[in-house]
Amino acid sequence: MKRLAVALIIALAALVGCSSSDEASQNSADDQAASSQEAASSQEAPFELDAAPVQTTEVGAVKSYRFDPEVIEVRIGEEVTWSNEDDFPHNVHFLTGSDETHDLPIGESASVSFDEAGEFYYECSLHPQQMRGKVIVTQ
Ligand SMILES: [Cu+2]
Repeated sequence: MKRLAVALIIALAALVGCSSSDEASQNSADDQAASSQEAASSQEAPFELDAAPVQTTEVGAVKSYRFDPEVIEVRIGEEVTWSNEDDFPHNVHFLTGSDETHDLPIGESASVSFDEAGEFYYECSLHPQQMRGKVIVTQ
C-alpha cells in the first residue's frame, strides 16, 4: 500500500514536471529503458559456456577475439578487471544483471564490482559471436 502511494506521488510529480511534449516523450523513453533493463536482469542464460570456472578477478580480452578465462568465479564484493591485450577495441556488455557496457580501448582496462550473487553473462557487443563470458558471483 505504501509502495503504491509512493508510485502515485512519483507519477503525479512526473505529470506536473512535464512542461513540454518533448519532456513527456523523453520520460516515456526513460520508462521503456527501465523496463527493458528489468527484462534483462530476469532473463535466462543467453548462451552456453562449457568452460570450467576459474577463480580469478582478472580477465583478458586477448588476441584472436576472446575473453580469457571465459568463465570466472568471484565472491560478492570483489572487483573484476578486464584488460584489452588485443590490437582492436572491445567492450564488456552485460546481458544479465544489467545492460551496462564498459568500453575497452586497446591497451586499457575496465573494472566492475559485483555486489550480489548470481551468474552474469556478458559479450563484446562489437564481436558478440566470438567474445562471450560469464562471471559467477558467490557468497
Ligand atoms: Cu570485441
